[in-house]
Amino acid sequence: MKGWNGQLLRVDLSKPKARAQKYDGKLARTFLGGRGFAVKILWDELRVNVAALSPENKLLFVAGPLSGFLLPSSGKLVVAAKSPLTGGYGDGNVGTMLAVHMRRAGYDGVIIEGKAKKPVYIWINGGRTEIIDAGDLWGLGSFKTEKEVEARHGKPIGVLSIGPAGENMVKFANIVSQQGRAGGRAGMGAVMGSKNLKAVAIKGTQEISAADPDELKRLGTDAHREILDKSNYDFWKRQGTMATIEWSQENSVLPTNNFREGVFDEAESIGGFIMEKMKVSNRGCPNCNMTCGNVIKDSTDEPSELDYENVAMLGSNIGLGKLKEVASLNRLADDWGIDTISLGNAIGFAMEASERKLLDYEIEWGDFDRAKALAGDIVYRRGIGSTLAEGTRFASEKLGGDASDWAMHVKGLEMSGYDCHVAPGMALSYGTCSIGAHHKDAWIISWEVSFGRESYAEAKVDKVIELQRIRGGIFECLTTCRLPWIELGFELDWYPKFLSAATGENLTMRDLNVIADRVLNLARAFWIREYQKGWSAAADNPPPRWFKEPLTRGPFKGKVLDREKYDAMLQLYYGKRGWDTRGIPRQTTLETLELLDVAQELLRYVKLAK
Ligand code: PTT
Ligand code: SF4
Repeated sequence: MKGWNGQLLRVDLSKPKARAQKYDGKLARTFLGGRGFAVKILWDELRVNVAALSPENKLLFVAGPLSGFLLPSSGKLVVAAKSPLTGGYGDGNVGTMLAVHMRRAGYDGVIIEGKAKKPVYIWINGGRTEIIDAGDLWGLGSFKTEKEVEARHGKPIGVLSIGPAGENMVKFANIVSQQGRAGGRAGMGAVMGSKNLKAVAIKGTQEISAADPDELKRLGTDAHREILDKSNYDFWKRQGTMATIEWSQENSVLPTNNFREGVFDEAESIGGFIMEKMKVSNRGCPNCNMTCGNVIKDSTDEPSELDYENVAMLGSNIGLGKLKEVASLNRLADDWGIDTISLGNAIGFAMEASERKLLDYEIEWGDFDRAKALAGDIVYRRGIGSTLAEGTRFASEKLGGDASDWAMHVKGLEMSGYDCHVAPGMALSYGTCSIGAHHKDAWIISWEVSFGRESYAEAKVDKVIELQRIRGGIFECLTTCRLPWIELGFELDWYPKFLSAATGENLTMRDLNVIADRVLNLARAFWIREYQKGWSAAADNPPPRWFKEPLTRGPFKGKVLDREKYDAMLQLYYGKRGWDTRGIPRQTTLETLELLDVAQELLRYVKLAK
């Protein structure tokens, strides 16, 4: 096999032992890599209804066939497991040197099983794997942990680690690298903590073998040059994803006060232009020439790397309008290893509950000191923080009354940063994303704004499916960054060429779309096998707030989502996907995607329509 290493590393922390395992070309050709491999392995290997924080869950780090080559933005990998937050399939995408080193050590993925008796970290040095005591690292933030592991083994290496949020199994703890890259929103850090695993470090030095190394090198050089020549390259380098703050405000989708509104009075003071004036450096992922991590000094003069989601969720969504304070919360979140999106939701939810006098805890919109204290309480599971650490779905159920109307999640995963009172396409995207409410699979919002906000047209359903194939499918399986394509218009037809030179496989965009559909259907089968009779189309609904509570401000004042029209869109989506009215894949759909065995397994839990 070329391009793919054809080998995974399996580390059993209970035994403890590690062994390399070959896989065949069929897996590579049918599931490609990254998310594709992750879904397939979790489907095949996890016991049904396994407790997500038990030793039986598996934590996967998986790269795609382009990862690590000198191709644009190719230093990423997928972290995946059954999610403790949602109970379904969970993953995230991290830009990290570990992706490059893992591939150069000869592995396309690492599968972590079992649970260590006491805290450990895994050190993979080429073909040799050691499981090392991490008693002295336990309790440290992710920043110090990474530095300490680097000091022990020497740079250059790749490190992924958890902070105290993962150790304390906060259900939306994530996994951090390079002091500002983080992935695994759906609680992958908690799964790592449940295994007593503090960090994974890899050093790999061998060449990744390509089918046509000269052609790959030529393509890589041309592609990097083409990115530099793109018309909006300079502006992107100045602001990265932070420009989206002003865009969201202009278009009334900036999440404000727990997604009550889409405009924020202080948007300008947390936006891309003010950030530019405060910027001290740029960071980024490996192999990227459009690095987008904008670093500013926070309110304690420490560096903090900002992205749109971090600032929207820890800024406008909690009513906080000072960028340095937002940056402080963001830096703490990275060090603690907790997802900024869910954290912003949890704090916003608590602020709203406090305003409604439903909590024995006072916290007002925009109160930085109390927000910081509450974030610490969540990470260390103190008082009300302990409830919020279980996620807003759980917290709203505990609070009772109508709290579930304004707990902003889908399937238990908190909403990422776009208000959807007047964005039915984006609401459908959140509703049907493979991991819960995330913009990862189909960021339709910018297209939707130009197409017509209030329309529920079939074209929106088609666009969601198209984007799910490209973003949630192709990019998550290749594990390269999607931002060159989205933000700079780097053409998609580069990717089949990269794949051909790397692997020797001549896959067309059509072939890649079929793989994307296979992966999405298998992820859906995973959810249904877990939820079984508890599964219904209601799982694909956005939160009631957007249907019931009109915006009170901005250009769309008075507007809400239309329930009947949303339901009709959802059914249209199901029909186009080959699913029945419950959102369950039909037997013929699974068979067409070469998932016959999946259909047979699913039949044990639910009835399948033909
Ligand atoms: C992603 C989600 C996002 S999406 C952001 S900002 W964004 C938040 N980042 C967090 C962070 O930072 N620290 C933290 N403690 N929690 C955070 N949670 C949030 O996580 C990220 C970039 C960005 S910045 C985006 S859109 C793109 N995402 C990609 C993706 O998903 N796939 C892909 N093939 N390419 C992508 N490119 C872009 O990568 P999750 P990163 Mg991320 C600090 O983790 O779980 O996937 O959720 O990985 O290396 O930080 O790059 O405005
Ligand atoms: Fe990483 Fe940003 Fe480059 Fe994508 S564009 S690879 S997120 S630095």
